[in-house]
Amino acid sequence: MSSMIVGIVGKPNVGKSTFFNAATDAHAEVANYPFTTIEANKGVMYVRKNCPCKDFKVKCTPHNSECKEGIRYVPIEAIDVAGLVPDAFKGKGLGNKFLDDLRQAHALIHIVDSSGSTDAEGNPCSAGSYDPMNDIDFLEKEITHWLKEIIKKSWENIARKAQMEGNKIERLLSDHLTGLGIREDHIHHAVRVSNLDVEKPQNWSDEDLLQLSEDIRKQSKPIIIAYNKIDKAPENLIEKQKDIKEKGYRVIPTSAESELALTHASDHDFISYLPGEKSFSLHENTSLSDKQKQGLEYIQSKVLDRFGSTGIQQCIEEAVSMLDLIVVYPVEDEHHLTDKEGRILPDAYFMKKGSTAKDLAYKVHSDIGDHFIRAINARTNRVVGADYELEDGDVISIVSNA
Ligand SMILES: Nc1nc2c(ncn2[C@@H]2O[C@H](COP(=O)(O)OP(=O)(O)O)[C@@H](O)[C@H]2O)c(=O)[nH]1
Ligand SMILES: [Mg+2]
Repeated sequence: MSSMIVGIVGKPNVGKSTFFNAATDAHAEVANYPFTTIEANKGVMYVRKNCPCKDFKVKCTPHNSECKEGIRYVPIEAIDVAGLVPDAFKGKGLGNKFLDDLRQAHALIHIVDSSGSTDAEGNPCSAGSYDPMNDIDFLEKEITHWLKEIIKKSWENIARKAQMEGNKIERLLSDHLTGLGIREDHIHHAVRVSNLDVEKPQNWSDEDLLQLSEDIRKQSKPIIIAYNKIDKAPENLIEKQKDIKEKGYRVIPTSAESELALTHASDHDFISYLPGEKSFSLHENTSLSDKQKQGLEYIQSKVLDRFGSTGIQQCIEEAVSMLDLIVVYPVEDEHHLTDKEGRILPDAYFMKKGSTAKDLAYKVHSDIGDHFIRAINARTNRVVGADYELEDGDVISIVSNA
């Protein structure tokens, strides 16, 4: 995978744009995005990792990421997905822009209004009068049905092909769905879970295809729920959240508006605050008005004290952890931990858990992958082979005759 993309989804007015702005505004910009173009609705979010500079007791000079006090901020891409159009609720299908954004996403953060003050179509309603659970079921069903329709449209062809050519159904399906960011291993796993007979796809019923679509969706677009607007959520929020968890969802309470306020206050030097933390400190002698101070106190007591954080950073990191990724640091010189230009621990790469030293070589450059000789694990100073399974936080130097 080239870059990780997390989509921020939900009906109108739940706080998608607020979440997006809060999540992507939080840090000074990194000069070298691993992403070529940043479109209007795309931004960069960061995942926190312990930087190896701490263990090696060196001062690093990051290139594709950032390091603050021993914490490495590794960038991922975010898309503020176009809101679900109200017509989607009436069964007219999903909007084109929505689908186009969705295709690109590897994981989704579904923003839900926990205060129950937006109705099914995203119009304001009195707090608590709408059950947010409806939104959770709705979005999942909508994506599942979308997938099923795509499979269904060509199903006769695919099933016939599988039978006539003795071709594997998983391969044929994955060829069909590759444009949607769906891989053969997603389908392979989904077919297992759905308990379908791969030898007889021509016998798969409509219901089977729906079940399969749901499992493919879970594999290829895992969802985490940002239970948003907790600053004005009802008293029984914690129980509500438990109900959602019991249904098998991952859910994190969030207050996007609070995070945005805190990052702005921090940008203006009114407070010291790092995303994900449970408190902030007010700077002396600032020009904050009483009203602004009260606003910050409100956030401290209603959000940070009650929930331990605004939840935004936790949400980002949980979304990435659903994808089973580790972070690895390739270097040229395993003694100085430098690249060709002498930068120390320059790059942090996301890799799928289970990736090998050779996979990393290919990620650095295809020539280096093709001409891989061996690798050196800088933490142990040991030579490792092509099949060495990378661990989170590994610092690896690759030797090749490229
Ligand atoms: N109380 C509260 N309001 C929020 C929060 N996040 C967003 N909002 C408000 O909800 C409204 C819709 O937010 P917006 O981000 O535009 O929603 P979108 O349509 O989903 O992109 C705005 O008035 C926001 O200020 C939150 O965490 N708490
Ligand atoms: Mg918006």
